[in-house]
Amino acid sequence: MGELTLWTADWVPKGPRGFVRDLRLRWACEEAGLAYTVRTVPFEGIHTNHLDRQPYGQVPFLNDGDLEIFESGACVLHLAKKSEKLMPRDPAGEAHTLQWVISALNSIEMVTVPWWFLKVSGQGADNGLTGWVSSRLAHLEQVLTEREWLVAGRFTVADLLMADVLRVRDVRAFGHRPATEAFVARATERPAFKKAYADQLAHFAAADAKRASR
Ligand SMILES: N[C@@H](CCC(=O)N[C@@H](CS)C(=O)NCC(=O)O)C(=O)O
Repeated sequence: MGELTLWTADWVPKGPRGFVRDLRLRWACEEAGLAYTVRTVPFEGIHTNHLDRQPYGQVPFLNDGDLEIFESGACVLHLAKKSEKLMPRDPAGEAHTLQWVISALNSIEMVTVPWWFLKVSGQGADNGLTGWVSSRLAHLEQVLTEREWLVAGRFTVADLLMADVLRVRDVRAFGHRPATEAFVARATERPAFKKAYADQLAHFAAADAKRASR
């Protein structure tokens, strides 16, 4: 393997800034102390300009030397293989990290993103997915009431992905889940998250300045 390059968009509108999923990769690298560079694909034509590297025209994707990987979950798991800071090395710790990574993406984000989409597209917070999202988040609240981190009593990439899914403003503001809120606060207080977040905002602010000077 070789140098790590995280790929994101060269610019995005203000709305998604701080939430573009390259943040997951930045955060993982920062936690693990892995050196990386950030490169971009043009926002203009983003849906078709890099289909050879991300088949849905999305970001992020990752290069590890010549190896190319898309899907933020897969990228973060690839990074986790490089550092025990991101995933325990014992079989149970590793299996449970994987379990909660899939759970974050396939049981929580799979519901929260469509719920959020219906909400912002005019159907309001009380839309067809509200019961489903409430039930998932209530069960997760119970889990987070009983533990500080999801796996092995320590921070792993499972927490990174779960917290990133849960920190979406509308999800955070929906319902009353004190343990979940404390979990999100705990994760996003971490210096590695703060650095990744600030770097993403700075990246897009620099792009604004460049566009303004054209
Ligand atoms: N499942 C993908 C989702 C990636 C994704 O939704 N990326 C957004 C930016 S955060 C994007 O490229 N959106 C444009 C689109 O979906 O067309 C992953 O986790 O990598």
